[in-house]
Amino acid sequence: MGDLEVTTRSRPGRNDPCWCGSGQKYKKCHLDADARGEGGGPPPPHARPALRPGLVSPRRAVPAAIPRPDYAATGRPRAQGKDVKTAEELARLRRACQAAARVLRVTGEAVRVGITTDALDELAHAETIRLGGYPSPLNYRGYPKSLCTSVNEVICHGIPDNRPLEDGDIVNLDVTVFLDGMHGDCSATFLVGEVDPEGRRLVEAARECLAKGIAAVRPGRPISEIGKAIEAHASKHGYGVVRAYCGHGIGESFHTALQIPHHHDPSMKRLMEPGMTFTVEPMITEGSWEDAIWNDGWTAVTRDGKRSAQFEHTLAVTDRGAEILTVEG
Ligand code: EYL
Ligand code: CO
Repeated sequence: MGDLEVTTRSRPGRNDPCWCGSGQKYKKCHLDADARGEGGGPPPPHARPALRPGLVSPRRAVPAAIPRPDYAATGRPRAQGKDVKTAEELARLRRACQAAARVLRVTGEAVRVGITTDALDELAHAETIRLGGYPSPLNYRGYPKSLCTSVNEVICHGIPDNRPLEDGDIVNLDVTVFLDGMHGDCSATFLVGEVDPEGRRLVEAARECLAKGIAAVRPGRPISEIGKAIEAHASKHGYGVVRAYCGHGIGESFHTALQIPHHHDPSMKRLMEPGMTFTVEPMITEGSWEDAIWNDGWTAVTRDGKRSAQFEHTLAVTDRGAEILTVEG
């Protein structure tokens, strides 16, 4: 492990800024959560020590023969792409999405107690390349890995590292593949070993929230209907819906200007049109929907340290509803 870059930080003083980068004092933020992990008295039911940044392995290479998106060298995306696709563009997007679905399944099948998230990244990276694709997250806005691995209170954009998955964890794997000039994006949350009933209930509700969002897709309806359906279902379970991260238009670019909020935002009045392609990827929380970002600049976590679960598909709006593109061919 001599080639691993150290990103772990020591514990701050009570009045120092929290290590998670929330901007709050340590005593107001993660002090209690950290203390729970250090045997300071009897832990409350289901208490988990707060997740900490681990060691990140060196950047993985992509063979020169694999076609790359515009940001692969610079980290800065340029092309924007249209929100409504032609039949030819849709055919190419379908192939990228099918590859992403396959990479997600293969990587998800490797989830077990003791595997590191870095080993999952290695698997996703290798399978993407085997299919002739480029792993879209790699160097997108400088992101260091080919996969996002979001454990427990991590909402999204968790960076694969040397932490072995533990019995009772939940982990979201987020896969995006660039193939045939298009990006296909999907994610799912997996159970590690024996997960407590509350955790399983959260994961199932997140799966249902994605289904409700997809069922709300219909040409002629405002985009706000998607988030309205998702939030209604989450609220019924007493769960939160993260607001900081939205679904997004997708195709030749990983993200277009099109935004798909997962909570009910009545200002999203644009109407869905046949041929529009976007992701729906609600992040559902056990507690508050409020987020914070670790001082690694990437990892989004719940402010209250409670768990978050997410499922994601890339969709095309059809004449009657939605076609789910991220399914295996
Ligand atoms: C890279 C860029 C901040 C991903 C997705 C990786 C992460 C944090 C800046 C969206 C946006 C994956 O998979 C995604 N959506 O479903 N940025 C992403 N990055 C990154
Ligand atoms: Co994604």
